[in-house]
Amino acid sequence: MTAIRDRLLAGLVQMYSIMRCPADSCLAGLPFPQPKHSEKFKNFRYNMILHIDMDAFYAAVELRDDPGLTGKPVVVGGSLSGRGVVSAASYEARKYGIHSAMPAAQAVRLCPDAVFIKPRMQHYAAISKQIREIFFRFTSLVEPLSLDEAFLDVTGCEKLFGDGPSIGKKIKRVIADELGLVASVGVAPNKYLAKVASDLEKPDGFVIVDADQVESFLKPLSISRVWGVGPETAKKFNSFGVQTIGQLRQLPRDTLERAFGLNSEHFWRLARGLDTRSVVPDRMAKTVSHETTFSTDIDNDDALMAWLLELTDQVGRRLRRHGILGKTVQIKVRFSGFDTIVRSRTQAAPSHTTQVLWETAQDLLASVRRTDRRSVRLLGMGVSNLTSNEKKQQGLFDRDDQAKANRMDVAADRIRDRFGGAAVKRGSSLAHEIKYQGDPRVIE
Ligand code: DCP
Ligand code: MG
Repeated sequence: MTAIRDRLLAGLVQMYSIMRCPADSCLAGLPFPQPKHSEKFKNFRYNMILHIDMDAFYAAVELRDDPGLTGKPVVVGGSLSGRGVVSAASYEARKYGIHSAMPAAQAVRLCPDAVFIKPRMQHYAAISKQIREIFFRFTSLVEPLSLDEAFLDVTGCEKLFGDGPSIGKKIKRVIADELGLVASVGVAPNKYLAKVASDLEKPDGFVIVDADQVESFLKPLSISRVWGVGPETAKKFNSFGVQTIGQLRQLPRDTLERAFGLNSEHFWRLARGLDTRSVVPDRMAKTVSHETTFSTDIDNDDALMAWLLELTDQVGRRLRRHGILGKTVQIKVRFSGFDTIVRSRTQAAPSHTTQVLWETAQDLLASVRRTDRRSVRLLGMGVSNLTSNEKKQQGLFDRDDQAKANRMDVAADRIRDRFGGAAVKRGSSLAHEIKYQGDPRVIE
């Protein structure tokens, strides 16, 4: 415990100089909050919600997997003989007017050269899972709506990953880099606005709705962008001279009530961009994990241990922030030749204390290194077997030193929340940063 206290003190001593260093010279991979948008969100008056939707999902997967299809109009679902319906159309195919749910016969008429591909549902589901795992690196508050779309609540994540727009950009980049697919992203203070935003500039869209510009954002948009307004309701609005959301906003409330009865409140609120629904995860994230790919493979044990400690610290911090405890600790090691191994151990009690998780993680890595000395390309650390049951925490404090370790984590978290992710580092993390600063590419 004395060693940990010393490390913490060393981190605190470093704080002054770190606080003064410009963001881009700060420690690799731990982003400082970006000033542009965080100013607006920093006092947490607004939620930061992302809506992420993949572009032409099934078709994009097929195009990615078969480079021979590049530039061709690709249709997933249906057949050239005109049977069935279109599930997905690539943006190239959409130029001919082809879209999802269209009878294949019509699609063939519109574009006889279209390439029809049989859907591979299991494959899309597996990729959907990979996309979701990327989301979980940033927040556990993920509400999937379908295979290719989800809401993420990233409120309060800014000290760790940057503000909403920065997180949205990072997720877009990670999806492109790791999966070779394009996502459109909307960033806004609530779900409704985020969903409208993600759709607005598809494909490859990225739209931010600032909390103080909701009115000007919504004003010019078609009434059909309002949730619950289908073609029939749109016609009814048109009969009142309402084509845009701005015009809907002008409609007197009693007129709205007479015309739309119970739905009038819903339309009145959405016209003003009001939506209080929260992001509801359908299940708790199964694993909280972080991993790092090194730009140069590492074979030095101390350097690997230092990285592992840093990853463990990040995972511990995320667990604490979301009030989650984990019982199974796992590490992932990918060697130069892309061979990957995963080792895990289940602890006696669930924990979110960095020191406790670290003891198990370093043990796992040490046993891997005893038998395998190959250089390492990627290192990952994760915790699964998660629980949010606060009662389980009781067990943590049975041992006095664990209680202290936990208090130290809380103190360190508080400092980092105030001054940024890099403010407090453990001793060996600092050592490797000096050695490897700016070198490894960290995938957050
Ligand atoms: N899908 C389907 N049948 C539909 C609509 C969609 O099988 N009527 C499937 C295929 C889509 C996937 O769901 O690829 C995702 O649906 P989206 O509505 O998000 O459409 P896309 O992702 O294809 O296109 P985009 O989101 O770029 O408009
Ligand atoms: Mg989509």
